[in-house]
Amino acid sequence: MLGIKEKLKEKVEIQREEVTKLLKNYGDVKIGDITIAQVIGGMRGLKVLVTDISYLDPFEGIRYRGYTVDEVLEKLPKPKGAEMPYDEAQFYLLMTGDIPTEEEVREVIDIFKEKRKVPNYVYRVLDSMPREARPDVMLAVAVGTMQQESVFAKAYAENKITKQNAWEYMFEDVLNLLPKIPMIAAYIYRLKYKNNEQIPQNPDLDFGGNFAYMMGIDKPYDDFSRLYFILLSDHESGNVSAHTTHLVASAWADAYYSLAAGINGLSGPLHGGATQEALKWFQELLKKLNKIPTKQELEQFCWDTLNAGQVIPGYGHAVLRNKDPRFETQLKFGEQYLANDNLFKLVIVAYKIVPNILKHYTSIKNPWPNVDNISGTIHSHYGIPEDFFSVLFDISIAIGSLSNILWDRALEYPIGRPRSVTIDQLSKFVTNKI
Ligand code: HAX
Repeated sequence: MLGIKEKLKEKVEIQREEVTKLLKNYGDVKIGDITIAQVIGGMRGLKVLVTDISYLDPFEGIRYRGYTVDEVLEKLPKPKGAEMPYDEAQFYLLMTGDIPTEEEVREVIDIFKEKRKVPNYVYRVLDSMPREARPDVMLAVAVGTMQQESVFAKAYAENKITKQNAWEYMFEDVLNLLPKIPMIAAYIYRLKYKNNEQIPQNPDLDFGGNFAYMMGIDKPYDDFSRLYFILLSDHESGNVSAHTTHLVASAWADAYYSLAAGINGLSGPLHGGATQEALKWFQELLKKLNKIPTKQELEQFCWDTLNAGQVIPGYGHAVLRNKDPRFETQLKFGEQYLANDNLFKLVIVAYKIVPNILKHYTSIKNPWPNVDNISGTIHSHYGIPEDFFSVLFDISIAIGSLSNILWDRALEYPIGRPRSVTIDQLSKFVTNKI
């Protein structure tokens, strides 16, 4: 048996006992109240999901299995000569909760390499899609097309699946699917934007390194890919894409159906699309002034946006109430490699000015730049067009979402099914209270 599976088996037993104990002894303990504002307001702030993969502390930022961004970047094994860790190591951490040894990560790298070959029919489907199709739609189609490969779905059809063993079939699907995602993404990129001049994979390279290689982008883009896929891999399970993947899987859909749904969930401008919006805002500003703005010019541009009734993209967060460590980490990367890029210079100037305006003139709860504020600037520095940004985000979320649904099956979580109320019923709650 694979080392990672053996470790998972041990941990699954322990966590199952813990969940059973909680349900049996403390199932009735209340952990919160629900207000009308939360019901109408997208369930914001309601603690109604459970995951151990990552936790978003409103003040400290994200912790992956308890480790901060800095700890993860320092502790996870790295490829020789690289500054950023293996994405395979992040996968190991999210799946098992442990920082892998060199040997443990080597096993995952080897399995991923063995499983990353994409079936030819997927390329035929992609080739036949209109070139105007959005690249994230193409990725979702490719993942859906491979559903017929699902070991989980096949075992279910053969009546082999039980609540206890379901996770083992899910594990096989996760190992088969995840390594193919960056391969398909790079193929879509070259198909759409590089005249379909494909670059074959490099069998010596890891998940992030091989992705950069197949994209045809030189160093240090390999390290940026590794970093970006780690930073965006998970942000609790309540964001739209993670939540969608989890919900679809809760009805025992396999990993292919579930991830394809999550990819669609990421596409909206308030979620994955915000990277694109933030870049556009900076580009418009630069185009308008044709230089790095003074403080007054930048303030005026902010006012123009706010007075037009729009939000300033790339600032604020629904949960975080402090600086986003994922922004800060990318800022450090930019300071090292993008110092002469005008858009990057603008990101830094805006960092010093925009939060003050938002803080004083809006009711924003967190005026600091979020992760999407800077990612687009770095992607575009490496020549990547805006409509491909969400595919990069999709590769990242695949790591966390697939880890989440593996654990959903391991801990035998049931189908998700919250109740709804009518507006009339809500009004009656109020009348009855008065
Ligand atoms: N510019 C101007 N006003 C803003 C603002 C911004 N960037 N962010 C929030 N506000 C305003 C809100 O519109 C709201 O105004 P009203 O009271 O008049 O309705 C007020 O400040 C309070 O909002 P909030 O409670 O601080 O924030 P929300 O939880 O409602 O929304 C959002 C969080 C991220 C959606 C919001 O900050 C926003 O729209 N930001 C810009 C878009 C963006 O950067 N999105 C990416 C977020 C990161 C992410 O999840 N990526 O996947």
